[in-house]
Amino acid sequence: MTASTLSLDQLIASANADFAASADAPALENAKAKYLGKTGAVTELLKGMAALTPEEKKTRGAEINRVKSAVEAALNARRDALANDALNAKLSAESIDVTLPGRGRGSGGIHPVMKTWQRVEEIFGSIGFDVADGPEIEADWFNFTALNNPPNHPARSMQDTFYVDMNGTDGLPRLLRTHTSPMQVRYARMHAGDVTAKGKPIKVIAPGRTYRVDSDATHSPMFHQVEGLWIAEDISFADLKGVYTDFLRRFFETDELQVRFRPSYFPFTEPSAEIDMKFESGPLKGKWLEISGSGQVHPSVVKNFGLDPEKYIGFAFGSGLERLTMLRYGIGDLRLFYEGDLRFLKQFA
Ligand code: 2NL
Repeated sequence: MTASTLSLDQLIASANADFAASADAPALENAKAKYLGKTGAVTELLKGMAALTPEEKKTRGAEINRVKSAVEAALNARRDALANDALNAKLSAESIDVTLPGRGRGSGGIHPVMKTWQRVEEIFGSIGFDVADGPEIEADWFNFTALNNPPNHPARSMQDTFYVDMNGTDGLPRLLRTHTSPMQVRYARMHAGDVTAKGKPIKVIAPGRTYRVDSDATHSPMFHQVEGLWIAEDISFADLKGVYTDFLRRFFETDELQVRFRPSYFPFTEPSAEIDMKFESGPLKGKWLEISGSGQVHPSVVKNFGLDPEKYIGFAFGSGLERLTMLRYGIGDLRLFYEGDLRFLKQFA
């Protein structure tokens, strides 16, 4: 081995040692400059070739190229090793404990007002009431006119009702229904033929969202109502009292409950009555509580169903689902229903 070959091998060994001693990527790039940079050892060797004869250049060139390849190979090997180390360090730092219990997905629950909605459908369903569902954006005619509301009734004002920027087929602005009665009007008109042809009564409840311009501790601009309607040739207040008392006893799961009617006024019923109830046991014992509006459906409204008011008669009622829910669970503030606070909602899950 010639002296010059030895020094070239020493140069490779020295580069290997420097690369091995580089603990990270920046240190390795510095070490690389020492050999392959502008003034690096390998670069200097190449510069030295200028003075050689063509014959010498051939052998010397081959030797230097061998050195250059060896240094570059050593550099790349060290680069790969460092990258691999960095990856392993990252992976072990981010390692997860697969023995930890999973977080699960949470089971969710039915909102208390929706639970009331479901119970109401179940109870009335069991005594033969159909359930009707329909538009929350209504035409004026279905929400007011058909229900005997005079044109200047205050409920029709912008202070009381949300109007929508779109006219209905009656040419009047559409509105967010203020009660679910319009759905009962739709249902009655759809089934009037079955009443007259088959003697099949209109017997339906309409639960759903309703809207009024109102917002305080006891009023929400959106609230839920269930209305009931039973029309045939011979339906009386006695039927209303029986049906509604049965409903309340099943809803509150007690027979120790009394019901009374108090005279009242609604444009769509005549006569009209407030329904009050009183528990005879439990935390609310002894106090009369208003629970629903009701009445005998007004002859003009029966006519708007497409039925002859001389022949068909019956009752209607309207109750608030929030009110029923508050009494059932002993909830004191209506706003709790709309805050989405899980500490409240979880109690009903
Ligand atoms: C209230 C009043 C009531 C009705 C709703 C009704 C529906 C039709 C025809 C006639 Cl389609 N009446 N619904 C009747 C009386 C009272 O609710 O303030 N409820 C909380």
